[in-house]
Formats: sequence, C-alpha cells, structure tokens
Amino acid sequence: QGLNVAIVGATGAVGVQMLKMLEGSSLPISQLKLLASKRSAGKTQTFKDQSIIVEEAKPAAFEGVDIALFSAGGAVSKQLAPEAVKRGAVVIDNTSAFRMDPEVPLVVPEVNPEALREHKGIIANPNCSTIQMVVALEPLRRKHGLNRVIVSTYQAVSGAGHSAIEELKQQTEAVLNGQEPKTEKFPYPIAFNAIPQIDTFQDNRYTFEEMKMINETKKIMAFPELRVAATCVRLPVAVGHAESVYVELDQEVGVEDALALLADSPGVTVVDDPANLGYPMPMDAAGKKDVFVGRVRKDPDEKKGLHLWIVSDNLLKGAAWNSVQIAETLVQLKIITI
Ligand code: A2P
Ligand code: 11C
Repeated sequence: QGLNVAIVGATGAVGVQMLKMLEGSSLPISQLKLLASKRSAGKTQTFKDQSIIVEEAKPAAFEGVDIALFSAGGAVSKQLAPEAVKRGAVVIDNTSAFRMDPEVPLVVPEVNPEALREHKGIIANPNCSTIQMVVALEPLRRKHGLNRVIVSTYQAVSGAGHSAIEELKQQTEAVLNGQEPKTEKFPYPIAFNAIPQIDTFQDNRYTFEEMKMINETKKIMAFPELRVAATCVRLPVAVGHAESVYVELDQEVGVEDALALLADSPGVTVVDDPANLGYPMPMDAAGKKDVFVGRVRKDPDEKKGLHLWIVSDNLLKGAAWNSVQIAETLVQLKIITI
C-alpha cells in the first residue's frame, strides 16, 4: 500500500532534484516511474539504493500512477498532463503551461495550501523567482497589509536547464583561455556578463519571466489589485536566484519587527547581521530548501516602504521541493488518500 509516483523530465536539472526531494520525503511511495525523452530511455537512475530504468514518456506510461510530477517543458506538459489526468493521476506541473488557467490552482504551500482543494487533476507549481518572493512577502502582507512590490532579480543559469549550466562552464573556460565563447541557450555570452532578459519580450516591453512574476504573484496571493513590477536579470551563477525587493505596506513597520516576523514564518530563514557581514547569498542557499531573507532596511523616504534581499535555491524551493511539498500537502489535507 502506497503511492505510485512518476517524474516526467527525470533526467533534467529539476527532475534530478525531484528524485532527491522524494528520497527525503514523508510520502509513502510504493513505486516510482522515471520518464524522459526517447533519448534517455534505458538509462538508469538511483532512488533509495534502487536502480530504476528511465522510460520514454508516453500516455500509456501513466496507467496506475497516482501523482505525476512534470518538469520537461511546457510542450510536454500540454501534451501529456491531460493524458495522465485521464488515467487517474494528479499532475503537479512545474511548467508555465497551465499556471494562469483559472481552473488550475497555482500553489505555494506556505501561502495558499487551501487552493489545492479546488484542483481538477492539474496543479501548477509557480515560477522559481515568484515562489521565493511570495514566501517572504506573505507574512508581511498578513500582518501589515501590502500594496506595492517592485522587484529586480539576479537569476542563476540553472533556471534554463542542465545545458545552460554546461554553457556557463564552457564559456567561462573559453574566456579564461582567450577564446570566443559560444552561445546557444542565451542571446549573449553569460560568462562574465549580466543579461537583462529572461525569456522572450512581450508587447508591453516586459519579458515573459517578468510577466510571470507579476501575474503569478497576484494569483497565488489571491490579490489581483496588488501593484507589482519586475525586472529579471540573468547572472553567471549556477544555482540560487537572488532578488532585491521593495515593498510598500499598509502600515509603518520597524526593521526589528519585520525581522522577527520573518524569522517566525514557515520556510523562511533570516540571515541579517550587517555588523558581521551576514546576508544571504546563492552559494549558501544552494542545496537548501528554505527561502533566505536579509538586508532588511526601511526606505529612506517612504515610511511604509521596506527593502529586502531574498535568496533561494531555484531548483529546490523554486521547483522540485515546492512540487514535492505540494504532493505532501495533498496527502496531509486528505485531498489524496492512500
Ligand atoms: P532528456 O534528458 O531525455 O532530454 P532540462 O530542463 O535540464 O533541460 O531537462 C529537460 C527534461 O525534459 C529532461 O529530463 C528531458 O529528457 C525532458 N524532455 C525533453 N523533451 C522531452 C520529451 N519530448 N518528452 C519527454 N521528456 C522530455
Ligand atoms: C529561469 N525562472 O530562471 C526561469 C525558469 O516558468 O518554470 C523557470 C521557468 C518556469 O530561467
């Protein structure tokens, strides 16, 4: 007796972390299926000392699956998530394919777990940069009210997948050897650079990544009138997204009160000790599940304004851990029974 779980995209940057997060999870897993493209069929991956053969993701692979975690790109989700649901699975989808569909809950367990009750087979996992921001902002919003968010991101290349990490390594080596870096994943070399474009430009001059942060934040917080603007930038960092966030609250809040509230909030670790140069950085957040917050300051001019620096592992809380946490919450809330 237990759950039959599948990972679609099991060989990818996020999929590999999903496997790790499931290994450490309280979910009673009786069978784990690893699915990827035809290219990976026959490869093996290890789950709890057990060797599992990767299979090609096809509709029939979902027979008997209770929970399917998808992270193989939007096109694969659009094609296969409905097939999995048809066969009785609950899909937790880590792509942007269904996030803004009003029928699909978009869930961060620390913020809106109750939205899971409305699911009709597909549950969407938000974009990584959105997740870490709302985990830190929700406690401030609940206690002090929130009316405006202006965020600039400093995002790791792993958000663009396994091949993007390889591209950063190869470009770094090439530049250090005095060669021309080759670009494939990004529009310009990312080694020794900062690129103020993540995903494609929209008609309103924002990128799709920026619009995801804007629209997903409003949906997760069930707060359509919240004023949000974003600028998303790619940096030559392998793992861990960082964000500089300015918020305007409904009340004036002192730094110490804000820090105490955040330190007490689920999924948040405060690292804020300027005297000892203590602040969150991607190299410390990588490999950890929490969202790290520091550099908390009052705005010099707006008394209800606060500035925060928010860092998290984009592959864990931003993707694999949030998805596994959704699965655990489905069981805890008895939305899925075993
Ligand atoms: P594969 O390794 O066989 O290409 P990343 O985000 O790191 O680029 O990983 C993408 C993941 O999505 C990989 O596991 C990849 O499998 C998987 N994938 C890509 N295309 C397909 C497809 N058409 N069907 C199933 N899985 C796919
Ligand atoms: C990045 N945030 O850092 C993107 C990756 O919508 O799930 C996640 C894309 C998504 O490139």
